[in-house]
Amino acid sequence: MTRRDAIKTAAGAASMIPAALAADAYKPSPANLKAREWFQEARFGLFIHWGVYSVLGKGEWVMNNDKMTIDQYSKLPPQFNPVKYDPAAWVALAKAAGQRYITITSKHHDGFAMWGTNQKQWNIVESTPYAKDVLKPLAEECRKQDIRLFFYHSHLDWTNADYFPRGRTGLASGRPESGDFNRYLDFMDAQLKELLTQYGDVAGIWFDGIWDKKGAEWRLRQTYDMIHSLQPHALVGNNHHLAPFDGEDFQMFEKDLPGGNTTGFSGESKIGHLPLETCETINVAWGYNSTDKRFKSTKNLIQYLVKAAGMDSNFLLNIGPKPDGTIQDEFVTRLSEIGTWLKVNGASIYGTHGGPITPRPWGVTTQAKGKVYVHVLDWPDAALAIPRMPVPVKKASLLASGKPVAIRDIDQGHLLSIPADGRDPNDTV
Ligand code: FHN
Repeated sequence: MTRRDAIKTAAGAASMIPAALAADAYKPSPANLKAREWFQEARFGLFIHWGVYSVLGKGEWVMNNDKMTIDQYSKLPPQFNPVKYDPAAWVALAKAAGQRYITITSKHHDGFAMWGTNQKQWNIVESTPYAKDVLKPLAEECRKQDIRLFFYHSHLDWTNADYFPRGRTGLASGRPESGDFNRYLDFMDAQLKELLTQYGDVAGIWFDGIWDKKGAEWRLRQTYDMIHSLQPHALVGNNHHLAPFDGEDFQMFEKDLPGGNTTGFSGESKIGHLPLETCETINVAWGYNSTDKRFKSTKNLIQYLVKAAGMDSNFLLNIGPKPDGTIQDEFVTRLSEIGTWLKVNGASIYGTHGGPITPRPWGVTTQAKGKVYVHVLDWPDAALAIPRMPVPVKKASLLASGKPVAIRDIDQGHLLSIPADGRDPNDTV
């Protein structure tokens, strides 16, 4: 059974839950199931972490890391004036990279709203000299350029007094030792409702931050049900690093392939039966960090995308724009180079699922429409033995050139010969 079948079965199983329980169990709508299919076929998205923290160029956790009070942090919005912000160029960059969707921070842990929210003046329209919503023109450009738009939305909030009791972070903010957590959740739902009723089609909400207050009553299903009632197709994901909760439509991993835990972020998460996505940075920082020069190579990033696809997962690759609204060259160059590779090899990524051979030291496989794509990422020799395919292999060829590849059945499977002149240092498909 492929993951796709498992996903269908899981959704079908949900419909078999006895009526008595059905009221509680989340049943994705047909529109949502269709959106999940689209999501899986999209395979590659652009993550954007952008906020007033970019003024300092020290990443998105600067308020917490530098133990800033709200008063000290409030000096940043008056300096945030992204006059060079060009949403058409941002969306065009994502398209050139071969990305099919964008996930942008509407609100990060500093609670600062990047749209003209009516709930609080702590927002880009009322608290910065720029005085304009940046999400609305981005949503319009996405519609024009056929890119879907997700909002990253932080549950964690370092500036809202009603985020009380406090969690593990944001403890130097100077908030009073009192507050009404349910009033905070009502505030959060009201802001989400603005995003889901005033910005056209929203492809989904990418939650983050409940790990700050484990065990708190986050009323997740109430919020998820509100989202699905406003936009049934909207895909809900929550970066809690646990197995998926009821009401979620996709499962994300951070700085690890699904099921991995090299960074310690994904400690308790198990791969569930939902569409998968893994997210990663180009350097190490999510938000703009002027000193972080640890840029991954284009080859490394292409191979991350390929390995994710080999595990039936999407790849969400991040940029942290500057406070003036521009994107640093190191990001633009790499995104463009990935796009060039995908122009030739995209058929082995878009619309595929994990292949019949699970990831191996030499590479991964993907599959679509009766074809298996063998991604040779690291194999020095001309001959490569692979396990037997589930159906007889009619022929083999290089995706990029169409040139035939000799394939010979052997007892253990097949012997592929990879012509030296057909090799692609990023990935020979
Ligand atoms: O704390 C956030 C961090 O700032 C960033 O948004 C990442 C992106 O996945 N998520 C959290 C860290 O796990």
